[in-house]
Amino acid sequence: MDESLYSLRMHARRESRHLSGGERLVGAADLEKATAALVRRALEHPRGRADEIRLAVDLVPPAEIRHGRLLDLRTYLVADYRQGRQAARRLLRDAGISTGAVSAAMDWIAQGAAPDGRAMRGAMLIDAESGARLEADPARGVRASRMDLTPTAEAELRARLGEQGLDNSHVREALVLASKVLAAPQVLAELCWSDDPDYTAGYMATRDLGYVRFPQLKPLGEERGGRAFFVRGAGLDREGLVAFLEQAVLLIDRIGTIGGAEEWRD
Ligand code: PML
Ligand code: MG
Repeated sequence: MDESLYSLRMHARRESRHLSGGERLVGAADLEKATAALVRRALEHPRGRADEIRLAVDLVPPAEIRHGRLLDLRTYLVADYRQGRQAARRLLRDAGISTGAVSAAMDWIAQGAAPDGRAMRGAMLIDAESGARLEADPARGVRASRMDLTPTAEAELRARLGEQGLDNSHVREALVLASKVLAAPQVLAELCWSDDPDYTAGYMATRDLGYVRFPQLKPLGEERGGRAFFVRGAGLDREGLVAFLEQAVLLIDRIGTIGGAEEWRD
C-alpha cells in the first residue's frame, strides 16, 4: 500500500493582511476534496472574502512521517472574557511561566501582535522568564504547520467532541496544532485566542494539563487574537525549534480524553 501523504497548506490574505490558514495531511485520493474545502474557507471567512489564496502541496515520503497523540481536552466555564483571562493567567503561572511573561503575551495578543497592530499569521515565541519576544520576524511569527489526524483518529475525535457540542473546525484544528506545539520539548506552554470576530474561545496548553479551553477569552466582535508559545530562552536552539514546528510532519493517530465542561473556581 502507498502510505505517502500530501502536505496541503493554505494561506489567505485580504487587503494585504492575514485572513485565514489551514493545514492538512491527506492521501492522493482525498487531495482534491481537501483543497476545495480550504479554498471555500478562504472565500467564506467571517472577516470577508480572500483576495489572495496561496496553496502549497508537497508529497511527504512515509519515512518522514512522525506519529503522535492528541493532548487531553477540558473546558472551564467562565462568566466573561476577563474571568477567562484571569483563569488562564493562573494556570500559566502554576505551569512556571512568569507573571511578566504571561502579561506580555496577553497584552501583545490583545493589542494585535503584528507591527501594524493586527493579528499575526503565525505565533509569537515568548521567553517564559523575561517575557521578551524571540521570533525572528514579528510580522509573520512562527507558523506551526504540517500536522493532521489520521481519518480514524479524526472520526473518533469528532464523535467524542460531538458529545460535548464541540465538534467544530476551530476546536479540532487548534487541538491538533497545540498537540504538535507541545510535542516540542523546548515549548513549556501555549496561549491562544481566536482572531475571528464571531469566535470568543481560546485556550492554554501544557504537556501536564493538556488543552484547557475557555469559551470566552475575548469580547465578541474583537478581531485581534493570536498565539504565544512560551519557551525557555536560555540556551534555546531557536532555528531547531522553528524547523520542527514549521517543517516536521506529524500525523496524529491517537486521541486523548475529552472532558466535560466544569465551572471555573478561583
Ligand atoms: C481559531 O480557530 O481561531 C483559534 C481557536 C482557539 C479556540 C478553539 C476552541 O477550543 O474552542
Ligand atoms: Mg482565525
